[in-house]
Amino acid sequence: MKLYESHISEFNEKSIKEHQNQFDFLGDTLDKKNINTLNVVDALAKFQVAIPSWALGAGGTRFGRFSYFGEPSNLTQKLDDVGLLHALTQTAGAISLHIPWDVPEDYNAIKEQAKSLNLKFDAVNSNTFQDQANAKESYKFGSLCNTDEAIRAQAIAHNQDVIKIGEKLGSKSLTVWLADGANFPGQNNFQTVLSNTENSLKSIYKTLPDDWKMFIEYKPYEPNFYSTVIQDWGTSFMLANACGDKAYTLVDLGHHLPNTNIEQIVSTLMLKGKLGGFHFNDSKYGDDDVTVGSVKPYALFLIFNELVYGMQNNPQNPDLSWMIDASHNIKDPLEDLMQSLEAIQEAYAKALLVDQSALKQAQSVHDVVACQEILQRAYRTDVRPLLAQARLQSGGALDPLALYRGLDVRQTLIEERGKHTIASGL
Ligand code: PSV
Ligand code: MN
Ligand code: MN
Repeated sequence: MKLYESHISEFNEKSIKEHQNQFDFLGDTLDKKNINTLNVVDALAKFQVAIPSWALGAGGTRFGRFSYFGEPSNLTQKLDDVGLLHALTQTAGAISLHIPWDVPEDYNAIKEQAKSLNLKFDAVNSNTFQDQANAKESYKFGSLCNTDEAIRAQAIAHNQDVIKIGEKLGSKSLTVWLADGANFPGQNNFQTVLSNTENSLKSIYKTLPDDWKMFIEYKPYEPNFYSTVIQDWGTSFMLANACGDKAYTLVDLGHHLPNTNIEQIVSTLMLKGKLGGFHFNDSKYGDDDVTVGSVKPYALFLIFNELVYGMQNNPQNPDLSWMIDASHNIKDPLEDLMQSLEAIQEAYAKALLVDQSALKQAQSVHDVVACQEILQRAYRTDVRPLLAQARLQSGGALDPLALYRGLDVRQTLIEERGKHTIASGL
């Protein structure tokens, strides 16, 4: 489905007056607090989040999968979907591919398509958590950590192939997430599997192009339920340090045990210059991968508060790769992604409103109440007119979800692609 500029401008015209009133009112309020509204809007317009190719179809659980229909069944259609999201929101200017699910058949055509949709290729993801058809070795008992050298070699070679695919597309980073671990005590020797993983990662790192980064993701459990080799940020940080300057930790919001202080992890990693990438999602219990901001929006704001602080004060930390990693079983995936993008931008905008110098002052005199008030004052501000303004300025829709529904995009996709499509991937 093609979205024309006229679709967006005609839609925006209907509510432009109301938006302008809301934006001006908020601008006046922020002005009185010495906040430069235009700077905030500018920062929001620049903030781009990569969409994972595997989130474009309705996800499933191990109990079942309910199609949302009209889902993309190849890479071209996946790019089209991200293009739609980007045209509507002007926030989704990149896609993150998963190999082997997304190997392009025609690289030039895919690159041309991405260019025409104004999309970049963000991190490429390897997959050693499933056995691929015709694979010689099995990952049933681990990949990069395996005690069998031939299995490790196959997993290393796969990651190196993924880098080569990414290079052809103009991607600049590799994300490694490993399912490796054990289901039962005694199954693995902890030291052996950790050492094997470190050595395997070093072999992959050796072939990383100079201008690339390697992101090492951690996760406490699932699919292994007794231990995971890269279980936490400390393990990832240690492995990234062992590999070298181009290796970083990737924080996935769902990859923590309940009540973990993620904002503190973010802050520590940025101080040490080792936070490379971010996977946004939300959760109530574990790696639930539900819509960003749907369960714990205040926690997301606190995380963004540290990210903003880090971006302003930690030049030792590189620019971050922002990605969504969510998957949904019962919503239209594109609507869900729009909700996630909105929640991310909202938390970012609120964090930008935090009066950092007042906070520093209150901290220095141990005025705990004032510290909390400063954070909550920013959090309680309704920043949605700023988000809408950023979209408007960049050619996006004032209300992307309303326009998506108004145009009945999903119905058009179903007509174009058929009802019983299955997105490749998870
Ligand atoms: C599995 O937990 C996972 O959600 C990881 O977060 C990866 O980033 C993603 O799958 C894709 O491999
Ligand atoms: Mn992830
Ligand atoms: Mn996950």
